[in-house]
Amino acid sequence: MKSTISIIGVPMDLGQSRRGVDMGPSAMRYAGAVERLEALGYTLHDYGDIGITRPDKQETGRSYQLKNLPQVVEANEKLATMVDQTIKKGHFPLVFGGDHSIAIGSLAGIAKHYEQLGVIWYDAHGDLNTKETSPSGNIHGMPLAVSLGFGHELLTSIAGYSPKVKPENIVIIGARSLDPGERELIREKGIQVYTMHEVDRLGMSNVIEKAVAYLSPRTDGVHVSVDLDGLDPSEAPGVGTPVIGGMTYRESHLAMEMLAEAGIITSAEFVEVNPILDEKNKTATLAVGLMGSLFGEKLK
Ligand code: EXY
Ligand code: MN
Ligand code: MN
Ligand code: MN
Repeated sequence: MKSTISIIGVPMDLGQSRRGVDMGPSAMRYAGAVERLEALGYTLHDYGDIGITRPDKQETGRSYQLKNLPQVVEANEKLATMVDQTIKKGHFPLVFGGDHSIAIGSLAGIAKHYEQLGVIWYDAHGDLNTKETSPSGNIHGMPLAVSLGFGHELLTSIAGYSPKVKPENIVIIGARSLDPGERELIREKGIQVYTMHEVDRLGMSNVIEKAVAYLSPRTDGVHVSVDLDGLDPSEAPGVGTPVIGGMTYRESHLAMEMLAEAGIITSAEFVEVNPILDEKNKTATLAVGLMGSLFGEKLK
């Protein structure tokens, strides 16, 4: 792993309907993210938060097709540029959300640096909706589809190219809430998905071994996108779209530790931490613990 880590905060909640997830970057800094990684011997650059333009009136109702689209596009364009610059400097980009729509900008900034970028999507959801299949109009349910080149052109064309990733380079882990259109896309494109059923049957250790064995030979870099709602809400209550029956604290640490051991991860993001829905910053603290494992705490 690179020895310098660049943190970029994206205090945005416009890709979904619940306020508070814009405070995620602050909560993870407050929980000691910088100090935790510095203690492992990394040099940290905290670039602060990117500026988010708020709409005059935030769209939250169910009737909107794509809520707050211009502002989500603008934020992701900015993020893509920032991420691109940190990679050009030779740093490891570590992005703090914000809702999961920010993965559009992360991947847009990252993917141009790789021929075959792999993606591990740690999430209760597939985030594979388009305007046509979305039950909510929330863009945080769409970033993986957008990165595959499916969705509104203003989103797919961020950073001036599309697609960012190929379906065969993606592994989804922890899914337990998939909409019909998402299931269809998964089937049609042959995307690798380890649902909670597979996590239960195989155990997390086998799931990560298989994911690493699958991605290693076919990719030249792997982005891990950690949505805190991938964990069970009893352990990660501070998220906007909790789904019961998720991955445990221990399984999640094991996953991060095994990814650290495999040495394949080249960029990461932690998203959907909502301090307003949290219990004493429990979820942000958990996220920072997972960062420790991902960056090799166990190996030091
Ligand atoms: N599939 C649902 C939707 O598209 O509205 C819920 C998506 C939640 C997305 C979260 C962040 O991962
Ligand atoms: Mn997500
Ligand atoms: Mn999710
Ligand atoms: Mn650990």
